[in-house]
Amino acid sequence: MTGISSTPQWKALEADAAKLTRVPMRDLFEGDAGRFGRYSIEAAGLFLDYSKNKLTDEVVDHLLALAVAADVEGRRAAMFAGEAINATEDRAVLHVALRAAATDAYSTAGEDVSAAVRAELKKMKGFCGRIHQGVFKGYSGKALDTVVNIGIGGSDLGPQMAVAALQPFWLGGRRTFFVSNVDGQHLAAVLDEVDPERTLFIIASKTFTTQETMTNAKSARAWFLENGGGEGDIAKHFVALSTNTEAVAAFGIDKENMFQFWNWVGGRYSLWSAIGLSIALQVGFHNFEKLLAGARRMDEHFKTAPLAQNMPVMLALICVWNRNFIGASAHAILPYDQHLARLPAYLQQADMESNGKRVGADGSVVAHATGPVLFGEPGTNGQHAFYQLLHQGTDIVSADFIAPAISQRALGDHHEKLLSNFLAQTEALMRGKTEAEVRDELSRESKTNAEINALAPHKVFPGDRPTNSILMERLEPETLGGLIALYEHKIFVEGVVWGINSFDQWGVELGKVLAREILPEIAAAGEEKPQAKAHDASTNGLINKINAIRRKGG
Ligand code: G6Q
Repeated sequence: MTGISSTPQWKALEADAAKLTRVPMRDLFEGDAGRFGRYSIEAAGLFLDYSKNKLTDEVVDHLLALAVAADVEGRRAAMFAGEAINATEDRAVLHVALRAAATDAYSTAGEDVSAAVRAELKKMKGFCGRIHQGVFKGYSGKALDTVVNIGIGGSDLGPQMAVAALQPFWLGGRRTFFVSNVDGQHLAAVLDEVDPERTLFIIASKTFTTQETMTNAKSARAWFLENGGGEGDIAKHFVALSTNTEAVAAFGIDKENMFQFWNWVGGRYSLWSAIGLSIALQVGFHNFEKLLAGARRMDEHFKTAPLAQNMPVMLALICVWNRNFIGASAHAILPYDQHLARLPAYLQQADMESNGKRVGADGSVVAHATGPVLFGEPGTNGQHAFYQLLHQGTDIVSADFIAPAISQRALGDHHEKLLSNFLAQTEALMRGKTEAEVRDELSRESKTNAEINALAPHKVFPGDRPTNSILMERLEPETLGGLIALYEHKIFVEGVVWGINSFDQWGVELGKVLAREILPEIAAAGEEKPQAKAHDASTNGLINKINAIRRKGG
C-alpha cells in the first residue's frame, strides 16, 4: 500500500481539507448539538471524545473509506491469525495471545502458542507467590522485598510506566527500581539504595545480548559478590526474562530462574509477557491479571466493533487526518494523572519506533508523511512549560488528553482543579480567541487604542488545534490495560494505512554498530591514545578532544 496517497480516497480527503481551511472548528460546533454524541466512543472502560478535531461527517466517511482501501480489516485478521505480518523479520505479531482468555487458542505457523503462554503465566504466578510469602529467600534467609529490573527500551519502558501508574496498588513494603542506561551513574545510584540481602535482580532482555543490559547485569552481579553474596547465591538473587536460553545459562542464571517469551512478542509490545514480572511482583499477580484482562477487553472490541465505532481505528484515522491532511507534525500525550508520568515516554517508543518509517512494504519510499514526533508530560505541569507552542506556535500539534474522572488519592479539591484544567485546555485549543474578542476584552480593561493595537496580535489564539479526550472512571489495572492496548492497536492501524511495517526497528541498528567500532578508540582514564583518523573530521575531532581530557583528568 505504498501508493495510498494516489488512491481516490486519499484525494477525497485532500479536497475535504482544502474545503475546511477557512471553517473554524468552533463553527462546526455551532448549531450541531449532536457533534459530541456522534464523535465519541465508549469501550473497555474508556471513553473517547474526538469531536474537537476538524472533522465533518464527510471527512469521517472518507477516512473510513481510506481504512477499507488500506485493508485494515484484512490486516487485522492477519495479525490475530498469527501470520508473519512483520515481514522484514519474518515474524508473527501476537502480543494479543499474551492476554488471551483461557479458552482462546492462538497459533502461528501451525503451532499453538496459547498453552506455552499459560504455562509461563503459571510459572510467574508461582514465583510471585513464593516471593510475596517470603518462601523464596535471599542468601541470608531474608525475604526479598526489593526488585531491581535491569533492561532497556521495550524491556524497561513498559514495566516502568505500569509500575508507576499503579502506585496505589503497590504491595506494602515492596520497592521496585529500574536501571536502563549504560551510564554507570544510573546503576550506581540504585545500588546505593538497596540491600544485597533483600534484593532480587531481574535481568530483562529478549535477546540477552543488548550492550546496556549486559553491562549493567555484569556490574550488578559483581556488586552482589562484593557485598556479601557468593557465587552459589546468584540463583537466589538473579532471574532472567528472555527468549535466549543459552545466553541466560552462559550468564550463570539457573534455567529454573528464567521466564521465557517468544520471538512473536515485539520488545515494545512485551509488558504482557514475562517482561511484566516486575509489575506482578510490585502490585501482586492478581492485579497483573487484571491488567491483562483490561487489554483483552480492548482486543475484543478492536476485533469485533465496526470500523466507525472502533476506538483504536477511529483514533488512528484521526491521527492520519491530522498528520497528512491538517499538517500536524507532532503529537502530544498529555495525561492528567501524575501516576501516568511515564506514559508519554512509553508511547514515544511504542509509536515512534513502530511508525517512524519511510519505506513501504514493497521497499519503495512512501510518498506521504508517516508517524509524527511524539512527546508529552503530565498536566498540569506541561501547561507551565510547552503549551505556549500548542496554543500560539506556527506548527499545528495534535494532542491526546487523558484523565480519570475519579482520583485514586482524593485530596481536598485537587482533582476538581486538575479536571477543570484538562477541560479548559481542550476548549481553549479548539476555540482559540479571535482578534475581535481580544479587542473587546482590552477595551473593557480601559486600554487606549494605541495599547490595544500593540497588544491585540499577541493575545490572539488561532484555535483549531485538534485534541482527543480520553476518560476513564479510575486509573486501575483494567483501565490501564485497556489504555495501552488502545494505543497498540491504534499504532497498528496507522501503520496499515501508511503501508509500513510497524513491527521492525532497523533504524536503531546503525548507531549500535558504529558505537561498537568507536568503543576501543575511547581512552581509559589517564590513557594515551593515538589520534583518531578513521571517521569524519567532526567525529575524529571529538574523539581526540575527549581523549585529551580523559588523559589529563585520569
Ligand atoms: C523494542 C525494541 C527495543 C528493545 C531493546 C531491548 O521493540 O526492539 O527497544 O526492546 O533494544 O532489547 P532486549 O530486550 O533484547 O535487551
